[in-house]
Amino acid sequence: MTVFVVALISVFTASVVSVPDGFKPADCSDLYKAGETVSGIYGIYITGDVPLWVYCHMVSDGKDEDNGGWTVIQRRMDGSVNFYRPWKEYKRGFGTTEGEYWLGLENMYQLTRNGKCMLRVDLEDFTGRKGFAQHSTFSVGPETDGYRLQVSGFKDGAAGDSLTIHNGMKFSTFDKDQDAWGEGNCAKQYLGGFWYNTCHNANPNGVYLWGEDPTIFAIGDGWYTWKNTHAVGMKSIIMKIKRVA
Ligand SMILES: [Ca+2]
Repeated sequence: MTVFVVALISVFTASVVSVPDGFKPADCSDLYKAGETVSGIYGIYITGDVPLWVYCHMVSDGKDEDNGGWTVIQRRMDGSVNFYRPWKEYKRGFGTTEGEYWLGLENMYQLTRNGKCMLRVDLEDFTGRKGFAQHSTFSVGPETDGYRLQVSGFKDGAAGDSLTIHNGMKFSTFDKDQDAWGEGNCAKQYLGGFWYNTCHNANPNGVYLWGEDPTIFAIGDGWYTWKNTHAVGMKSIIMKIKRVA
């Protein structure tokens, strides 16, 4: 507990000391460039003067040019938040910034509409295995077009590509079926909200399964290419984006 409190104070102090008055970072990469190297909760300014609180990943595995400055847009880590929610919740965002959350489709649209972004999905299962999947471009379109997903330029970090089949899809929830499955509702069938096709290879907003469980087909917070099965629910899934020059 003491260590946690000290860490929080140091994050807070670092923010106050090093960020000049009037500095309105548009995302975590602006904060990183300004010298913030500690992961944690920061305010970013997407539209206007009201900060949006997000979790910034300021360090990663230390091995490549993609470290630091990541804005977390989705995070599962302990099953504490219910992700089976209606359209309006997925639109505005939900959860807790220090824990599990969905940043919101409108925020994702605003974050990715100006300038190219890349996406990295960090994954960990309950056996301790870790990996990631990266895309060199990622954007979410406007609500008038169903918050359509655009991803391309896959790079494998031992997780496999479970996202490309979702490219070009509109977002769907149980109360807003915009998927490509004519006979049914993917969000209802697989208990999440996502850019479902007919239906999914990735279901990061599905049920937190606490491990591998094939009882009900493909409802878990899974990533098909992880182990070529829909039965594995991840311990941790983090979707994070970063603007690229
Ligand atoms: Ca449908």
